[in-house]
Amino acid sequence: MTDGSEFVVVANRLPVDRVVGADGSPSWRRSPGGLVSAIAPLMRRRHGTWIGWAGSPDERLEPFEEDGMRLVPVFQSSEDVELYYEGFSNATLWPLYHDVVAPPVYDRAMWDAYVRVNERFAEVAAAVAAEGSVVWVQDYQLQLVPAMLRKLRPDLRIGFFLHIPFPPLELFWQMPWRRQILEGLLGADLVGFQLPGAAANFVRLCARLLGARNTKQDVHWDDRVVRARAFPISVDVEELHDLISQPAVRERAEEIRADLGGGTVLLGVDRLDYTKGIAQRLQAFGELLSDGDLKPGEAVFAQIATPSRERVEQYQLLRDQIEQQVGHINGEHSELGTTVIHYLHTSYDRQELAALYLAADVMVVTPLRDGMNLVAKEYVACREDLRGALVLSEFAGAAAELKRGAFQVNPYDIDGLKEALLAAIRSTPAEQARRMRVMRKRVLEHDVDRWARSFLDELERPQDPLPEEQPA
Ligand code: GDG
Repeated sequence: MTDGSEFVVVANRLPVDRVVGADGSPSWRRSPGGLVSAIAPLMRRRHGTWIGWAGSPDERLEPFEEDGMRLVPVFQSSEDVELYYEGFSNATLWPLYHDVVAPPVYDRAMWDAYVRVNERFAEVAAAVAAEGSVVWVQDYQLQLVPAMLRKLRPDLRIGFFLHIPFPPLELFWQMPWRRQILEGLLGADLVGFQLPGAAANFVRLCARLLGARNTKQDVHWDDRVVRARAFPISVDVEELHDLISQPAVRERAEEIRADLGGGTVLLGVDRLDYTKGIAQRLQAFGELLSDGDLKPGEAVFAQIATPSRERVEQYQLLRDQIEQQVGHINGEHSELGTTVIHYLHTSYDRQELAALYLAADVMVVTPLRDGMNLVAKEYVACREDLRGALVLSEFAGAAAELKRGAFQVNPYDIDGLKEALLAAIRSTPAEQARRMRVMRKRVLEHDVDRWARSFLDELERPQDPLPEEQPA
């Protein structure tokens, strides 16, 4: 086993997408996004391996090298995708962990698939990791992997990071397989969360549900100490700087502004997901027009809604609801040549996204619950000119770091949301610069590299001994 990998990342998806060239030949391209760019240099330095699904069901692929990384595909059948991925991951865990903003589906066949697929990932990781190496498991799709892997390979140092919120005890208690999930996570040496509150929820649950003792954020379990800590994720500041420095991106930003008619540009960029509060922000904007606080042409809303989880029922319902709402508001307020909401159900490349950030006067980020929200941080990272305003939900993890500079809102409070939108639209350049400076300081000092390094430093720190039990 000594010729295995010293550093292994396990995630639902591999960090590459398949692209088909003009001649029809397939190849791989690194997926966009901060997680991959933060981890890729570490992988190269440490002879790393990334384990994940390649994205096409029923296809068996051999391990391959790409971009200096060794990639090991994990098989998923169409049934696995339906029950483990669309089912238990995205119709059960996703809504439960996001404050039950949609009803979670509890289905035994989905749970069985979740166990089966987690087992498969654990087996692959056990086979490729070198003796005593570090394995970093990512996110809610793979919460059983830490314990399964520890059973197969007790020599490994195992870390787990949850990208989404971890719910309070009162909600988690609904989960029929609550004990198995907690025990799965406790297979790790370090369980990372976005916020300290999530780590505290986890520790409290371990005590209440499993009777596990703890000292502060350390859970004593199975003769080991499992550390629960917060590591707020961030963005690749350097990548964004390079993007906005391209003349083509700057020209494109000007072009977008001109195409949108010259009014104040409000922007939303989200996966089309019911946690993102898209309906609430559009309602607030529509009411500002109805009330006469905004005139058509004076402000325009561009909402990018990236297609997401299109086979999950709640997402189909959401799409219909949002499209009806956009149609209604546009029908009511648009004039010939002056559309009030530009709704784009599509995904863009990073250049276009950066140009949109530069074109936006007001970035509107109003999730009902969000682990972090990278869009908010990307906007801040792109605004080197200190212009623009961020309207940010209190329920985004990012609010903990950006609240002093953002226009903070409770997205359930439509009147509050309207006031915040107006305040952001009317903010002066001096106020924008003051607010942006505070937010930029935080994002620039805490980028995604720092996030990855601090997680791995903590994971590789020598293990604490189990404290002596105090007599009762
Ligand atoms: C989960 C958690 C947590 C969006 N549209 C396009 C596109 N994007 C990119 C954004 C951003 C990313 O996708 C979205 O990240 P978020 O953090 O906003 O939201 P989730 O997808 O829900 O992410 C979240 C995150 O994990 C990391 O831990 O912050 O709380 O829910 O980077 O720019 N990228 C491209 N085209 C698009 O159309 N290329």
